[in-house]
Amino acid sequence: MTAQFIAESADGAFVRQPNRFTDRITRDSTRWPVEPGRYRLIWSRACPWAHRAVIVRGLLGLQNAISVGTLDPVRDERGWRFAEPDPVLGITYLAEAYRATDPGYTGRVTVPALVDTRSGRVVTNDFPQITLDLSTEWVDFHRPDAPDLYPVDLRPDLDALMRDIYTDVNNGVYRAGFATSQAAYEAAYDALFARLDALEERLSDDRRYLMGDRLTEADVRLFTTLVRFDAVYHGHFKCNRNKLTELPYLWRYARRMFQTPGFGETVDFDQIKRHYYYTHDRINPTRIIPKGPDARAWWH
Ligand SMILES: N[C@@H](CCC(=O)N[C@@H](CS)C(=O)NCC(=O)O)C(=O)O
Repeated sequence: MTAQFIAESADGAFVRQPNRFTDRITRDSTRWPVEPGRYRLIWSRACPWAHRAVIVRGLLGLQNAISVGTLDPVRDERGWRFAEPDPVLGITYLAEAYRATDPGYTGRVTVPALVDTRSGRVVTNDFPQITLDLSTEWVDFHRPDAPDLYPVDLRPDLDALMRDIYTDVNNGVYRAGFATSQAAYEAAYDALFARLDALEERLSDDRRYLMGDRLTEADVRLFTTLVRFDAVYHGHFKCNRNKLTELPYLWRYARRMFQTPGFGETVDFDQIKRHYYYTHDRINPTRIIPKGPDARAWWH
């Protein structure tokens, strides 16, 4: 099993592996058409990239159209594992679905993954596209009052904003945490906090969401990193200029989202901490899982 750390460049910077399966489920696809009951979303409560997909699915009311399989937060030497064999796919390791799709696959087995329940094959592990397709291709199965998370009129601004958030924040915390040179770590740290400062400024006019009064995909993407920030990234990934609770606008913004139906109930701080502190034994060799922080603040 390839470790997440392996993808490092010569200067000690963490490089994320490209997504292997990039097919799309679309309305007009002959191979992977939109079809309720056919696909299964495999996630871990620990993973921010998979967490996005589950939040978006819930906000759009796609729970009956796309089922969910939840992995154990701690991976063993064979990777992501179900505590009990998945009742729909009949597999214990997510790697089995990857191998059913590509028997020669040697890369990392990652979540989220959308799996075709008929063939057992992975359709996609392309996390940025998965959520956008839930918004744009599954419209016929959205609940009647579902939010438009990817509105056409906002797309240019939204795409630019999400690119910056991905680079400096979503992936920025990983670039800080997985850096193996001081310079690579400091560059990631500086870019992360510069971006958080800019977002803090953006939210300082009392807007509820990043784009104003409309909840969008960008908010979901930022939320899954912010909700892990103090529990994991601040300590484990050394992103410790500030805690989220010390950035007043971002903290209020994140807390409001947490308390909005569709967000807080998908967060499991214990599983998040167990996954990161236990799995990344190169940065936490003792595998001791911190007791704090006190998560009750999220409900205030
Ligand atoms: N598919 C992307 C992003 C998804 C991702 O990194 N997921 C993590 C969990 S947060 C994962 O599944 N890691 C498994 C591994 O590194 O072996 C990638 O390959 O970098």
